[in-house]
Amino acid sequence: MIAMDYSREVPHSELLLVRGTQPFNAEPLASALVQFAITPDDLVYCRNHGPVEDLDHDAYAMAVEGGSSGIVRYSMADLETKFEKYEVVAALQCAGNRRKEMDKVKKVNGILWDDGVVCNARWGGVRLRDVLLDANVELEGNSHVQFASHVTPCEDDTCYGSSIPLEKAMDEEGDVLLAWEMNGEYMSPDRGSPLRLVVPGYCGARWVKWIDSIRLSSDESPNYYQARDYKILPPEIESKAQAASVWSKYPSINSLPLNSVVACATLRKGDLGNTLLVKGYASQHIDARIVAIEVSVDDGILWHPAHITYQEGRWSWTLWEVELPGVEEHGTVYSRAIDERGNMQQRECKWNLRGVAFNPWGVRKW
Ligand SMILES: Nc1nc2c(c(=O)[nH]1)N[C@H]1C(S)=C(S)[C@@H](COP(=O)(O)O)O[C@H]1N2
Ligand SMILES: [Mo]
Repeated sequence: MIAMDYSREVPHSELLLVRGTQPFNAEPLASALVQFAITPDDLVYCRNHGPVEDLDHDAYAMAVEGGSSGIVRYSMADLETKFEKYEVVAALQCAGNRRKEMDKVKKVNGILWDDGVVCNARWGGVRLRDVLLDANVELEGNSHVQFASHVTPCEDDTCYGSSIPLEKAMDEEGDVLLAWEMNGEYMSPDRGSPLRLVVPGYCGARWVKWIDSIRLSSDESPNYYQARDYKILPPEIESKAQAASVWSKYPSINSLPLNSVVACATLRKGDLGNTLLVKGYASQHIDARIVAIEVSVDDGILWHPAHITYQEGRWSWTLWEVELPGVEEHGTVYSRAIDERGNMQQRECKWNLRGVAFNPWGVRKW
């Protein structure tokens, strides 16, 4: 554990439910989230492993290693003026979304997040690919791009770090960005200003905030958050002690599984019977577009199609809603998502010690 200084912590949105203050961790209600296709900044969850500071945009620099030109440094002005700017709409989701539900199955390790650690935003910046090419990085013999943020300390390692396959970074359709904008404005300190990595289709843990170093490697990042956390351990690993020796055997999570959540179920009573308005979100696995959402009020016997009310580009979340006539005064509604590859969200999901990637049917009582 590294001693951490929270004396420069910035003020945070007051619309969030606070799950911890040092580091600051907070999430909105899912019912508030689904009111917006593009999430406003003050409704975006905050997931931190250390303090959040307001860093000086003009003094900020990022270094790229691993090229014939040695270390190449880029100021924010370099990034903002030398490269073509891109915008991409992409959902950002923490691997711990819905952990609270998994904890009810059996105790897990981690912050008991409900179903609000997700958002959907328009990110603006430059393509990582363009910067790597500009820095003349050595593509031969390397298979991963490692990222780190040294500017603020964090709980479990000397810096926060992650990595992604080089293939994803270099893919013109991969849309990996070094971003300084969210929803058309300079990003807030909470989002990782001046610069954060945006990895569409990958879990939030890879989206390094306050990113200041990039290097190519033949290996994944050895950083704690890549190598020893954010992994789906098998159910027989039931304690931290058991987990300690096996982390390296299991793959890091890149993309989260197909998921859907019932954000609200509102009953309207009428002379001709009750109607239930059900709204929710769904998130895809990598880039497999969600083609249908179904809901059931009879424990999964009959499924009714919901309307998809929002999808944008290849990486956004999906919003959906449906009105169900003739329902009882109280009940339970389930949701399941189906993607273009024919994958369907299942009723159950295996327990894992870190409570990550939980994706059984969405559920809400009314
Ligand atoms: N430097 C740094 N980057 C980080 C983190 C962090 O603690 N430090 N948390 C990661 C995790 S686990 C998630 S889910 C997202 C959260 O981003 P947000 O706080 O903007 O919602 O940022 C990722 N990037
Ligand atoms: Mo996360």
